[in-house]
Amino acid sequence: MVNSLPKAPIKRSKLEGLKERSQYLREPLKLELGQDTTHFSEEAVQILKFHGSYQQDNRDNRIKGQEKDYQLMLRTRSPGGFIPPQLYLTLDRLADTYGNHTLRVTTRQGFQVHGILKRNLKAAIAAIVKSMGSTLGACGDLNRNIMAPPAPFANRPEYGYAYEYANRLADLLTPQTGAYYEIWLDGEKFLSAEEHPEVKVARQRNTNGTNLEDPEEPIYGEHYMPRKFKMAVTVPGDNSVDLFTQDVSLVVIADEHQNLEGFNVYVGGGLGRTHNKEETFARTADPLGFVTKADVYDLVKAIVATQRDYGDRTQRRHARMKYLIHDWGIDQFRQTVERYFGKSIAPLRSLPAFRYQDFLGWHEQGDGQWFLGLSIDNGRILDTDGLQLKQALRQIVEAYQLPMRLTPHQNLILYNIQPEHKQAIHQLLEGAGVKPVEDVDPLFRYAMACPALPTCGLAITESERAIPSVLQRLRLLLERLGLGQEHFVVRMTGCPNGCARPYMAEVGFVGITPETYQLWLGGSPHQTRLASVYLHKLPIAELESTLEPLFVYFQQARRQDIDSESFGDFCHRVGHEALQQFAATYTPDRSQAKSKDKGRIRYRVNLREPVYTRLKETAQFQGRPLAEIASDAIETYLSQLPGQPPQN
Ligand code: SRM
Ligand code: SF4
Repeated sequence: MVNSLPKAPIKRSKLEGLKERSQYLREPLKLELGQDTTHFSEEAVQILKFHGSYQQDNRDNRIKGQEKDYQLMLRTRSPGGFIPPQLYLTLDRLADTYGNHTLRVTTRQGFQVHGILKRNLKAAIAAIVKSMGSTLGACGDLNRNIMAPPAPFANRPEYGYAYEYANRLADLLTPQTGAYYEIWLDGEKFLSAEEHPEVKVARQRNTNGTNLEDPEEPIYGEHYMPRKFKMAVTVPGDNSVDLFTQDVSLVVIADEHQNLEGFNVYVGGGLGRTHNKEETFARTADPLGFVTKADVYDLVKAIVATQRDYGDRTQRRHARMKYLIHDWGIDQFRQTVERYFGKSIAPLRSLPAFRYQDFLGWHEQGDGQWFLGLSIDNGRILDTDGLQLKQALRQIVEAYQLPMRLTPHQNLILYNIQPEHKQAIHQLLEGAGVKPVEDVDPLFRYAMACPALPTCGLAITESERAIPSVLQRLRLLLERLGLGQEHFVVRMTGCPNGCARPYMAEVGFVGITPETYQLWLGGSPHQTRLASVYLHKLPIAELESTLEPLFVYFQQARRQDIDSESFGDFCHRVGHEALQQFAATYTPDRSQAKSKDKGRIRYRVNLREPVYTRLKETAQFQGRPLAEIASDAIETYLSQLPGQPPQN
């Protein structure tokens, strides 16, 4: 029984005190929301996170000595990435009326709206809730958005189970405090869907201390979790949810008649780390065992209770469940979970290998209707000169009332499309400049970057704004080396927290100092193992010179006996030492250089100092020779001048 379980020592971090004093996530947020100020205090900011919002400032607009350009980011909690049409239209409107005119699909299947002023926050959250959405628990020390494969197959029951249980477990672990409705809706309660009756019963059932004596928050108590807690539910063979990176992952196990039997359970994944602090690290999940569907709620509660009661509440940097499992070992962790669970956990069922899937393009969904997965660069939905993505999506959702599923890779899937509407939707997207997936370069399709600057307060380097040029440069380099058909998974983050899961990529860039990234190599194309650091500091200007030898080595030594060994698998197989040795003795062969570059005569031109400095910075940032950029710039200028001499 719970009373006989040893408890963690009580010496808590500052945030534990804030949670305790918050009256179940009410204060000082409620008080400060009513005040006529541009921003919240640090204490209120911490409580606000539990409600799904972060206080940020536009870092592009920072001016020394002046108040920051404060604004709020809102994040939806959307299990399995489901967004009903009315919610999408509300978010689209909020982005324009209160936000920065963009929406952003996140790496956990949510939407973010950036740039909301404090005075508009209440109206924005209320509008989301009234449109069947929620932001409660999208951030903060509790269970975050639960992921599930985004494919809306109507004829594949395993996908239905994954989605259904992602929703049921999200309900089970939703905070029960009335604070959310009190603060944002003046006490009015809106629910997007009725909870499943099993969930209600499971929440109240106390097996061996999984519940606390706390009527307001029976599972969490007033201290909630020691740190964020992340879960996913998937189906055998489908790693669209990056299952090894989650605190808890469940894999649907069905019998031969496709009836749900239960779940394989994995625990202890997590990616956040801090540079130069070896005690922090990215970790992949360990197998815990199999649980029947009848017991799944109790097992999940037992895992939550173990982390709740034994997770580190003194040092936030060591507070994720992965550290508890690392420190204890999986066997001690399993034994403790079993004490809460009240029985032993069965061994894992055998499963096929996991593969990455993104479900983009057109697919018949299994009931005569279609779904369409759209590739969205870094999840950013916006309108620009050449691309009216935001406008097109609004028109489509409005006209056909289509629901969508956001994907764990910052893309989105429109579904329930009638066959007779396919053509019109295709044309609308084409007219708006949205490329069909077949025309998207796979380097871009499989890449992800976190938002970083200017909104993220923790960013050290650019990420979302830098990745397009990095991918373009990689593509050019591959083409130059005769590897134009190659692609691999590239992920970039502006700091080591790992929001775009770079440590699982084949090529991961992790911001370390301005314009400099750690280079991680050796992840798998299916995200089934961790990459490792190849280079601690790669100035982005040296991208080509660093990667060229590795690509050439890959070209020469990749395995031919297996179906096209990928770059990540190759790096993993040969190891960093071999890569480094090859790079150290590599001499570029420029005989293949384009003939127009050969024997080019170079002239001297004098430039004004500030122009030269800007040119040099641009060259460094783009990693291109200075002379090339100068020539391009002058050529563009001259071509626009009236009265040009005729060109040969
Ligand atoms: Fe994250 C903090 C954005 C997924 C690990 N993350 C942040 C904040 C809120 C910065 C902050 O604390 O002030 C970022 C807001 C940036 C902005 O301007 O919007 C931020 N994280 C994101 C998103 C939007 C990135 C994206 O490109 O989509 C993702 C939102 C997902 C969602 O809908 O819930 C996002 N963050 C992740 C993931 C990936 C995942 O969950 O699958 C990770 C790594 C996995 C993990 O948690 O281990 C991740 N974010 C972090 C961490 C490090 C946590 C740790 O254990 O050390 C922080 C910092 C923290 O918690 O102290 C962080
Ligand atoms: Fe910000 Fe770092 Fe997350 Fe990028 S990885 S969004 S820079 S916290």
